[in-house]
Amino acid sequence: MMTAFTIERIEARILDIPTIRPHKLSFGAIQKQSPVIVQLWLSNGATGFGEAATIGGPSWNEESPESIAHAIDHYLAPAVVQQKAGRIEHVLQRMDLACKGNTFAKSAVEMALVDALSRTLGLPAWQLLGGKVHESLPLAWTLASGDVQCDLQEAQLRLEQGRHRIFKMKIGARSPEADVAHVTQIARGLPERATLTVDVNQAWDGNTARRYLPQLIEAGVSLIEQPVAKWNVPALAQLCQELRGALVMADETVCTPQDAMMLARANASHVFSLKVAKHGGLLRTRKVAAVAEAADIDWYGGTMLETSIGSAASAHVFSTLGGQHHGCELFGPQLLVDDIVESPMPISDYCLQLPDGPGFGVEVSVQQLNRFDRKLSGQAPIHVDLGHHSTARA
Ligand code: MUC
Ligand code: MG
Repeated sequence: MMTAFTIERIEARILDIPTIRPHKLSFGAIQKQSPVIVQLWLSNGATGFGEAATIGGPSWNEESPESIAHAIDHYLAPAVVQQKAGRIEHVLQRMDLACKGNTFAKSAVEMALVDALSRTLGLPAWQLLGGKVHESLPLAWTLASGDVQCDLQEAQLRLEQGRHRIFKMKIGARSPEADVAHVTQIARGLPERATLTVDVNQAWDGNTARRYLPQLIEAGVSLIEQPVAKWNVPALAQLCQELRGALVMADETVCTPQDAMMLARANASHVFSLKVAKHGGLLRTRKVAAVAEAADIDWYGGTMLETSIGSAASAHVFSTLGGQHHGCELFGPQLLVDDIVESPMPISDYCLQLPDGPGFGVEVSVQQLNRFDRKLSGQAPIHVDLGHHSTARA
């Protein structure tokens, strides 16, 4: 009986995996990802893996690889070891009692638990999460080299390969005029069948967004992600009401189900970007998605640029979601120089083919974990290059 099993042991390790090219966001450039990989053992001997990835250390939000590993080792693991493994909600409650916030850390533990439980049952995780309704999801690629020619080459290659036709551009590091020029050049260089989106990662104030977003829409952008600061719900609501020809998507603003409810009440999003880490786990991702569906808000399968572990786990929960969606961006493994699983999820027909097989359906390579393990490689934790970035925007 599954209910008889308990959680026996939890281990967290930080990896450092270089990216294939610098990835430039509004707050800086990254040259590597430092995911925290969690392994959890059950008393029946089954094991599972989870992951929490941040972007640029604690630049994207408050959590960093080091804080995640610390929270797991010192607070979350002691709160859940010896607890009944099948009582996932109870495990989440124990973690909430032990530790406020720290949703990334909690999500990695819950992920490893769901993987181990699914493997115990010999089932794909999507069966524990409600059953899948999607076999595949359109897969976006992010253009963030900072260079128009390089971005265009990347996009054209991926179109030819049949891998991606949704392209997200990261803007907000340069002046809005430079961003509009960059996006316009890319839009002109790509065929009509490409869908273009932008992610401003909170960089603009309300007036800048009101002034420049219509120009991006005119250039061909159809989905606008987090144009203003996380707290700036009034500006999000106004943009939702005023912009014509594009949808407004919340990312950093929508973390908890309560955030989702607040945004729904304020009519401040057309779309939610869902991310397992910021919601605090797979079950809580489903709660945020339920608010979206009830409020007639669409969803998008977001990423924190996870390896194939976190990406596969996200794919499993996204595969179970009803409601209107805009595909996903689980391209993290492709941005990294190498993977840590035996074989990544397949991509064909511009879509991510959602995995089957026990657990998250990916097999972790211990050799690759050891190769990138920070403790074993002795790398320094430099997370983000602020060098190209100017806080004084024209
Ligand atoms: C974000 O804010 O959405 C997702 C894709 C990417 O390039 O960066 C992330 C983070
Ligand atoms: Mg975003």
